[in-house]
Amino acid sequence: MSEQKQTLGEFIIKNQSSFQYSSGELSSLLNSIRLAAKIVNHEVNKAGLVDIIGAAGDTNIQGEDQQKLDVYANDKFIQTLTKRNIVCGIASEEEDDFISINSQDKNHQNKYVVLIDPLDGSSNIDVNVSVGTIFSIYRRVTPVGTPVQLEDFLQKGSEQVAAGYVVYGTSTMLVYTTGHGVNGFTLNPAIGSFYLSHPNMEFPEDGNIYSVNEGNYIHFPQGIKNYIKYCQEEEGDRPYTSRYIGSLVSDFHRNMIKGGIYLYPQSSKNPNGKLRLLYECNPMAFLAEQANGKSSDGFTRTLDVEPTELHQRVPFICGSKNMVEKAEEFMRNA
Ligand code: AHM
Ligand code: MG
Repeated sequence: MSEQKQTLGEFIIKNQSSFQYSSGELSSLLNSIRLAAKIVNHEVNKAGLVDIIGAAGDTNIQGEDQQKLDVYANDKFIQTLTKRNIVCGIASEEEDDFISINSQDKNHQNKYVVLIDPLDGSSNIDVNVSVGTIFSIYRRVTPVGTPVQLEDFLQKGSEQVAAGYVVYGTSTMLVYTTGHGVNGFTLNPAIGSFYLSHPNMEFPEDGNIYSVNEGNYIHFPQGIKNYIKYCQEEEGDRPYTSRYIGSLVSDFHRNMIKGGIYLYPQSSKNPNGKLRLLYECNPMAFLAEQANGKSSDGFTRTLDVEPTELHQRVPFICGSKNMVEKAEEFMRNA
């Protein structure tokens, strides 16, 4: 008889004692992310019915306005995170400024801040391609009892206490780390529970997949151009396979399972690349390092970058260790 798999709820409780501050607050926070993920998943799954039940901007049968999915996801994560009295502030890729949870946390006793990209890759929704949610959790650095400040959000990625993503794919999965490895949970939609399906996820040290928007090739720095040519050369296990979904969470997830590298470099058009340090790169870099992978901008470790603004962008190279090191070598030598 097959062994009953652990649910995400059971796993969070069982591993609570391994957290640096094991007061149960981080467990509760992770549980609120689990809940919001299920709500957003339900809505994302219905996206293909938009022509039948109405598009964003229409009014539904209850007289409520239909929201765009990224706005919906943003609202649901913020609502769910606000309710439990653990989070003092939220910064979202969808919001210009950070949100201070003053209404619930009047005396500013809450200790955690959450940074979130509620629906990454949302341009893929119209064509039924996977999208994701990315989250990143820190302890506040300003004193408890005072209002949350910008500096609570502008912490280096190495200070993260937890990070993860939800991939709304052929199956919906929640993958996260609290600094003790990476575990993946698959949603059983019939029951509404996430089950531990991918314990101790690790990037293979080497891989043969490279993921980059090669349409931008002409604008890339010489080191990246040289690395892409290296991936395409016939030698040993090369040429590598090119796979680019254009949905960071899905590209990362595939590369972690199969072995590969994801690159969103700087270009003459976007000197800092496209991806956001705080909502996209840092959480993915934390997961990558916890999964035996590596992440940098070609020179500097992503988790060591000192953030200066909420929506800061950085070049991003992330994946199997040996592949990232090879790309870095090409950047140094260009
Ligand atoms: P978004 O936050 O506006 O959704 O953009 C992020 C997405 C990533 O998921 C993806 O890897 C990248 O943008 C794709 O960009 P491009 O279309 O330039 O290749
Ligand atoms: Mg995004």
